[in-house]
Amino acid sequence: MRLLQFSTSHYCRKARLALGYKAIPYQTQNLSPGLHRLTVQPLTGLATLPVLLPQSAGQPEAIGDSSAILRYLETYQPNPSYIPTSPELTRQVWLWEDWLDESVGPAVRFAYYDFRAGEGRSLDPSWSSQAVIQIVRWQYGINSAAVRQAQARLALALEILAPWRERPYLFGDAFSIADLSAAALLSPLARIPRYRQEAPWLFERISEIHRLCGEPAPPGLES
Ligand SMILES: N[C@@H](CCC(=O)N[C@@H](CS)C(=O)NCC(=O)O)C(=O)O
Repeated sequence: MRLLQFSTSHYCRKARLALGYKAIPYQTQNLSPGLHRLTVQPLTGLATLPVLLPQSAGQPEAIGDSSAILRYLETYQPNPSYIPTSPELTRQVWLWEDWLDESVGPAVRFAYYDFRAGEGRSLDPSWSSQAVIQIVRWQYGINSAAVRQAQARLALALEILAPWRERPYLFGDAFSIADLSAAALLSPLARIPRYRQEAPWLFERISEIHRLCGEPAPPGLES
């Protein structure tokens, strides 16, 4: 399989964690932001990465969107599963996956790029890096009012993720797409000192899940 990605995207990390958990061999192909649309839109009709290319007979040519990739991989290789056996828990983990994808992932993006442009500028003050950060801020409309909303959303998310303080998995006693999605989509917060101080348990779980999935730890959590 081939994964079309931006190497730094937290949604692409989510797809890599899923492939790693299921021990499916794959190669990554990094695309350039902006130009990626020329490759991606004809394949999926979407403008976003990740996109998975199964590259085998009888399989779809391309799957766009990390949620669709998670669904596809569960049917392609059911074991080990990241979907609970109980129908009630299955509904719950898909609901969490959708919340993490649609609400928490964008909020993390806002908090992260705001940090990188201000207090965290020293992580890479180069002209080229700061130019990319400014383009992303413009593309997504990241301004101070939107950042405040994102921070409030993240404060609530940390309360909702409370089960992780006490136990390794968010639902039941098994790893699920709720854990996987939270580990990937919250991982950029590892760079922001305020979140490291407020929620050390969050980063322990993110590190554990990266080890479980055989994926290198995200920036800020490397040992
Ligand atoms: N819901 C989508 C979101 C993916 C997404 O937002 N990807 C960003 C990178 S983090 C992207 O490709 N942005 C490029 C663009 O919008 O042109 C998913 O789960 O795959």
